[in-house]
Amino acid sequence: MSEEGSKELITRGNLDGIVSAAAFLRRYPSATVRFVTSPAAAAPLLLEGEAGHTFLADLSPAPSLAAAAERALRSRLITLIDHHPTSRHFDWAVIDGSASAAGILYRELGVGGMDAAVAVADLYENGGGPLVRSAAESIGIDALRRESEILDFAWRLNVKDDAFRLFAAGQLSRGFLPSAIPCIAERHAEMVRRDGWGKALSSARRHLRRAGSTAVMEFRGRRPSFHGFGSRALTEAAREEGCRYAVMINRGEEESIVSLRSTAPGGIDLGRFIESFTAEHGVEGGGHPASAGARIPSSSAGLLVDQLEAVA
Ligand SMILES: [Mn+2]
Repeated sequence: MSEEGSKELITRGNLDGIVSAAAFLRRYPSATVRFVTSPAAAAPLLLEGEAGHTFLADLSPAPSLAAAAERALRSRLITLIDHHPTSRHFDWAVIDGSASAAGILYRELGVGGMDAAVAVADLYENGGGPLVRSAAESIGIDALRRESEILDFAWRLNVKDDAFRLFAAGQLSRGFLPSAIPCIAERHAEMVRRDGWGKALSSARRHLRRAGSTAVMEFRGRRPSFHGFGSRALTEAAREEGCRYAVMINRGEEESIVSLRSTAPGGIDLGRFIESFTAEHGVEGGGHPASAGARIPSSSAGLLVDQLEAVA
C-alpha cells in the first residue's frame, strides 16, 4: 500500500547525490532518502518502495530503471531528475544538462536557502552556472573549490557509510557549507592526514596501461585500494600520462563493470558511446559526455578497449 503524500528520493552516493539529498530534505524534511551506485541498482529499490511519490536524482533512465519506473507509475508518482544527456524521452523525466543534478532538483522543487551548497555541486559537476558565479562573488572561487574538495574527500573516507551521507545531507539542507559541518570537516581532515588522494594516485599510476591515448586499468576479483577515489584517481593519472580517456574494468565471470572518463573537455560523448556499445553488445550503460558507466558482457571487454583506442 502506498502512503498518500509520502515522498522518497533515490540518488547516488557521490557529491552530487549528497547535495541532491540535501535539496530534497530542505523541501521534504521527513522524506526517506536512499543512496545507490547506478541506475540498475535503483530499479529494484524503486519497485519495492512504498512512497506515494518517488524522486530519482542523478540517475539516467537506463533501460532497467526506465522499465521499473514505467511499472511503478501505474500506482505511484515518479519523477526522475538528471543532467546526463540521453537520446530517449520520458514524460516523467526532467533532463537538463545546464547544472548538477542537485542544481536541477533544487530548481524543480522551488526551494531556496542553500544556494551556496548547491553551487558546490554545480562547480563539481558542471564547472559553472549562475549559483557558482554568485557564490564565487561572495566567498571567492578558491574557497568554493575548497568546499567541494572537503565534501568530496569526506564521503570517500568510507564509501559504504550511507548514515554519514544522510547526516551530511541533513546539515547541508540547513544552509551550511561543508567546512562548517564538523563531521564533514573532520572526515576531510582525516583523509588528508592519511594522504588518501596521494596514495590513490600512485596506485592508479602503477596499475594503468596505455592503449593508444586511452589509459586502461583492469582487475579480476580483488582490486587494490584506491582509498575511495577509484575512477577519480584513474582519471588524474591518465591526464598526467597525456591520455584522452580512461577506462576501468572490473572483470567478472559473465559480466564486467566498466567506468569511463575523459580527461579533457570535448572529444566523444562517452555516455552516448557506451549507450550504443551496450545496445549492440548487451547489458546496459549510460552517463555524461565526460563520465559514464556500464555493465558489459566480459567477452566484449577487449572490443570496448579497441573501440576507445580507435576513437582516441
Ligand atoms: Mn551528477
